[in-house]
Amino acid sequence: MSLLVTGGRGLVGSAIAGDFKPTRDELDLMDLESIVAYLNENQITQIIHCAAKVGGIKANMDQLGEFFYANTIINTNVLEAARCCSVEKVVSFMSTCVFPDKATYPLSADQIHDGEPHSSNYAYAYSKRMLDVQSRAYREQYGCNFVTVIPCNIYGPNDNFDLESSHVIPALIRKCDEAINTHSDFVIWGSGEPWREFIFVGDVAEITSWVLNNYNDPAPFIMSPESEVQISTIAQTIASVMGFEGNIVYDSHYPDGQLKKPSDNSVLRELMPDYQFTSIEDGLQQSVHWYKEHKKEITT
Ligand code: GFB
Repeated sequence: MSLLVTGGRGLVGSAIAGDFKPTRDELDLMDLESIVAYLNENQITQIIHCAAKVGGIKANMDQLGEFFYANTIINTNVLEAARCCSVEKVVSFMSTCVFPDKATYPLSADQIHDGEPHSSNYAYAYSKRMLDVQSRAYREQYGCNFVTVIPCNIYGPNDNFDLESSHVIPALIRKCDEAINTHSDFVIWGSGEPWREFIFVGDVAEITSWVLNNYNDPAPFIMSPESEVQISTIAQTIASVMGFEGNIVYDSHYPDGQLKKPSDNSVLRELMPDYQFTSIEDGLQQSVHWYKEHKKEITT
């Protein structure tokens, strides 16, 4: 077996073991022929497809077209190349933002095409939904064993801490640190009222490895713990972990995005009944530690 992990330098890809984890310079996923050549040259038999143009709520809203184009091309190319090279198994990453904004909760895998995604990230969401469509279509026409997973909001070491493009947890860790150092307010975007499910990247890596070796169903596999957390609670927990005692303020000039996106993890619970998720407190401790260890390279 020879496993390729695309996006192997990113938050998720860097947590997943693989035989091949090429950089963008080593493998251009925007170019189909390059991927075909790479898969043949390295005799790749399995792919965990993590690579994507990703970002938080602001990056998604500012770059709707870029997010749609880049992710649609990358995803379409990876699955087409895998088909052409008879790759035995592909696990592709979607995200809980693929669900319709107006939906019945908890969000279940059979709902993903039942309506428009939230306006803050509809372009990315539609590009991700096509991984489900292409994987099912290739299974039906060609017999490809291509599956998809739907993680909730992922966080952890090696995250993106750029304040313009990052997701909420790394952004708040960095902003809290800067508030401590400059004796200023800890500013949270939006109202703090939205709810999110968060999964630690170490758990994503373990569960994805299990999916690669055990899950062969066309239905997307939802990867999330049972707990939803309010953004205001995340802010307070980060402040507590980092020892911030100043003012936490909410800037309503920024959007809240989806109010909530609770997902149905019953299939995971049925197939992995004993799985223990990393607690948000433990995950935040590890993320803060990683940030402090790498602060110099992050902030210069
Ligand atoms: O993590 P986040 O950017 O993405 O925002 P989404 C989550 C919530 O945190 C929103 C609030 O309600 C934000 O307003 N928030 C508060 C902040 N302060 C901050 C901050 O300083 N930075 C950021 N980024 N958020 C993403 C999608 O939506 O979910 C992605 O855009 C992907 O495509 C990801 O699907 C899983 O959870 O709103």
